[in-house]
Amino acid sequence: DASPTTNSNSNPNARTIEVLQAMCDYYSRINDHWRTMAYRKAISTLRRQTVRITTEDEAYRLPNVGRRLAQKIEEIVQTNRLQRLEYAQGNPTDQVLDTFLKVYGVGLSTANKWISQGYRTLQDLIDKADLTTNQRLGIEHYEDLNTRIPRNEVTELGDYVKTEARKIDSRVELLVGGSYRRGSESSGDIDFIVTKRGTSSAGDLVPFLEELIRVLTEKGFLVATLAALHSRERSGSKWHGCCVLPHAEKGGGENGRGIWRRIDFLLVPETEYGAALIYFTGNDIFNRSMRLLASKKGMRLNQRGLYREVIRGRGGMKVTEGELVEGRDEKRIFEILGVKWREPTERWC
Ligand code: DCP
Ligand code: MG
Ligand code: MN
Repeated sequence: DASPTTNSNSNPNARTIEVLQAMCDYYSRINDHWRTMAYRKAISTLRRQTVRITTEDEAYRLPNVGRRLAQKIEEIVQTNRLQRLEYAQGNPTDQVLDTFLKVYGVGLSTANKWISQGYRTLQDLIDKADLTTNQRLGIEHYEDLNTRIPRNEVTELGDYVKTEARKIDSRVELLVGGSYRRGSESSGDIDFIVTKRGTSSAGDLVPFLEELIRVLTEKGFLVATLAALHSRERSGSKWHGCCVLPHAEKGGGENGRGIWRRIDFLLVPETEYGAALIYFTGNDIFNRSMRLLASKKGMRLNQRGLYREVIRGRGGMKVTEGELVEGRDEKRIFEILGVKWREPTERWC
């Protein structure tokens, strides 16, 4: 995650953050959740510092920085590198694992399976492995799909989609959530939240999205489907795929043109819009803390709403799903939970 104010030149701990982030990305890829979390929290703390942190003790005094991480911070400052990271990057098996884990949609079990089957390069996979359609796509567009999208391009892609959407149904509202809504200077993908006044079920928006997908595909904007819409599933009201910014007819920058980008659409009825906004704005750690807070107050928060405690019968069986307290209004959910409103740009943890 890049912070909203990421300006590598002005942050006194920029280099330390950069190295810790690489270590964090590595732990995230090998599914070491505990270390990933520890690094993310420490990075977030470092981002907020206005002075350069140079020693283990200084680092250790900061919130969310343990002794081991504090030692690593000192190591980075003194040597400009981190041995543990170089070890990870230099270990041949780790390198292959790293490469495979960066194929879109591939997790640890698939990556390890490929390694045990003797594959060592992306070309090996293309030539010899038994691949799903999505895996093949992830390999063929490996570079593109591992490149972050600059904020101005997300804006441009977003405007393109909104223009086409308006022609289909001007009352449908589209908002780009995720890291973009948090103000990030770059995003891993484009997360569209789609809603419309008067809807009470995501299914009400399915015909609109089907038409939008059709039009955008016809125009050459959408180039691949990774997860299609399933109109029957109540919760399956999402579409995942890839898009490409078309060449500008007149003027405009050429930035990012031709690069495949990941794009997600999420259909949300008006009645669930507030809860969905919170969920799809994130970040994931912020979401987790909001859900925890809700449960401490005898409530339950998910992407559809804030509910009063689930009533459990004998043997922990769910008797009811809980009573809906609030779903449509983002600010009301904060109020009911008794937390001070936080702008999307302040939701980094
Ligand atoms: N989300 C979550 N928990 C997950 C995955 C997602 O709470 N395990 C929520 C929070 C995210 C939002 O969904 O902000 C969108 O998911 P993305 O994976 O697109 O993440 P971001 O948009 O935050 O980051 P990126 O720039 O990498 O896309
Ligand atoms: Mg995203
Ligand atoms: Mn996404």
